[in-house]
Amino acid sequence: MLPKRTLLLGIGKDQVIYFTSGTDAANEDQWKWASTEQGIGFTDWYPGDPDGALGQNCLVLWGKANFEWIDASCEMTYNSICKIRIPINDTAILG
Ligand SMILES: [Ca+2]
Repeated sequence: MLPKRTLLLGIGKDQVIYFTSGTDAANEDQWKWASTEQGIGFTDWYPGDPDGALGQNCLVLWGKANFEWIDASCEMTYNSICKIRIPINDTAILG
């Protein structure tokens, strides 16, 4: 199994920033996954980040920094990464 970062590098850096569900909008510097309401255990912040305080409450993966994490404004328009379950034996999905 390839590491997640390796898989992201395969997407290409022309789309260089990806939103995740990570956010500290509810409580500054208390980062959690909005999708699960769980605190973020593992971190991979770009050195110096998070640095945006109240103006940057969304966790994004920054392609130019090898997809390390930075905080960014949630008002920006970036691509998103979503976690979906794909049934491996479902031939209708796999074609
Ligand atoms: Ca913040």
